[in-house]
Amino acid sequence: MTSAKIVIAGGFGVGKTTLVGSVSEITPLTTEAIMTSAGVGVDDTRSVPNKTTTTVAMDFGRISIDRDLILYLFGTPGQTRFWFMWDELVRGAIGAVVMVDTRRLADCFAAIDFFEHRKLPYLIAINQFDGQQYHNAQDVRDALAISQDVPVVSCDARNRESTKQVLISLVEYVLSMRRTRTGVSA
Ligand SMILES: Nc1nc2c(ncn2[C@@H]2O[C@H](COP(=O)(O)OP(=O)(O)OP(=O)(O)O)[C@@H](O)[C@H]2O)c(=O)[nH]1
Ligand SMILES: [Mg+2]
Repeated sequence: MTSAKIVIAGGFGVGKTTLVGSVSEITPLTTEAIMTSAGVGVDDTRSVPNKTTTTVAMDFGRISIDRDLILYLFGTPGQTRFWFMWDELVRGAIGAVVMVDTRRLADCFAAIDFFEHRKLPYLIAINQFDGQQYHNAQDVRDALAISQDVPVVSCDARNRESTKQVLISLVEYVLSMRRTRTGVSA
């Protein structure tokens, strides 16, 4: 039995807490705080008008991928004022999911920079909000100016099968990167 730590990152209100909640087999630990009028003009909720809370420390969940592999999920806070915690949250992680809302692509740039800088493997998960225009993976890859190797997948953060598939894609990617680095063929 192996366990591994995965980080779920991305900009404000992109669906990180929703993903951890949908895929976790334990009741996720969340640290949601009510968003008050003090956040007006600071927190941009135009794309997520029903959002009333925000993560202030982290989300934590667990999923067994199969009998041999358990993933521990750590969702980051999205707002830049909490980013001082990211260094602690990523310690020991094997990889990260960067969630993206294509209506607000720039919100994920900082997360991508963070993982590129620390050489932590990551994939891009496009969260398909209702009414969002469809963009194919290559267009998103070009817009984000990321390498061809980085997987770009789509998901519905509310759907367990969909989010589980994102995590499986990440684990496969991390394993393929490790094989390449150690020169062992697949
Ligand atoms: N339509 C739709 N709504 C979604 C989806 N994923 C999340 N939402 C909604 O979007 C809002 C934001 O979700 P959260 O999961 O709190 O986002 P977050 O990234 O954890 O936000 P912060 O922690 O504040 O950065 C919530 O109101 C969700 O109900 C989705 O796939 N489709
Ligand atoms: Mg959250």
